[in-house]
Amino acid sequence: MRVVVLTGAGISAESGVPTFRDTDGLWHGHRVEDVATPEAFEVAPMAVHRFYDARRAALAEVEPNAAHVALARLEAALGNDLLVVTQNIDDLHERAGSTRVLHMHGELLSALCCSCRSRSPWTGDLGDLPPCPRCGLTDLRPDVVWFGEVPYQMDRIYLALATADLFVAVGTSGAVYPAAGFVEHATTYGVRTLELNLKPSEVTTLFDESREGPAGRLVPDWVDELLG
Ligand code: BV8
Repeated sequence: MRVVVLTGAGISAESGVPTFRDTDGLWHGHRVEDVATPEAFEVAPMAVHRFYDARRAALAEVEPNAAHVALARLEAALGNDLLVVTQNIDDLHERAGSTRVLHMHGELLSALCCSCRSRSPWTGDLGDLPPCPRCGLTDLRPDVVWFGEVPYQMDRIYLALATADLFVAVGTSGAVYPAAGFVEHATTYGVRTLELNLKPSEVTTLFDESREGPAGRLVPDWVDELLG
């Protein structure tokens, strides 16, 4: 059974990582276009660094929850037949033991050099403009995909969706594309689709089945069911 699981901010909510569209459309208190666009980084790089430096520092305060742990357990059973595609830039899937994780929107714990395009593991701040470990220039940015930028590894994702037996979406509102379009893509290839979410998303009606509740309960129950 080949399974693709798409995760969003909802899977990390019970770990204490704020989701996005719960608070009157503001994003962690900021307008999205002010912190998560290449234009924002051009105009006000320090504000954007402060935003991501704060989220990177906050990672140390949170732990994976039962939903992350259940997906790591599923990987142990399915091996290469499982791929977790996450929109999240936190490292909670990996800290729970998952290795087959594709961060389509990037990672907080990685820095991208705008000059030599190299990537470096990063745990500290970028706001103090540290030099790139490879080329030495002070031209590092958060290794995340901003609005208007192309998500990472889209070819690999579309291939995995087209060849899956089951597509499952966990904790995502279906508000951001191309991720919100994956259920339609999978359906065109006859893949069975399941949504696990606290409440209906913007694309709930496109799923074969949708279950409502917290990921910390729904995901372990679903994994138990799948592994029988
Ligand atoms: C692109 C990284 C071209 C940075 C992020 C088509 C139509 C309309 C618009 C577009 C379109 N195509 C493109 C666009 C533009 C744009 C877009 O979608 N705009 C939206 C706002 C309309 N998309 C882009 O610009 C993308 N690039 O399209 O390039 C392209 C296209 C195809 C192929 C090649 C090229 C780039 C988008 C990426 C932007 N970067 N993140 C950072 O994190 O700072 S997006 C960011 O927001 C997240 O990564 C995530 O993707 C999104 C947030 O959504 P969710 O994760 O779903 O979180 P949310 O809070 O919204 O919802 C949480 C859900 O969980 C809720 O449903 C809630 O009920 C549930 N929940 C809460 N608690 C729990 C729970 N569920 C279970 N248990 C719980 N305890």
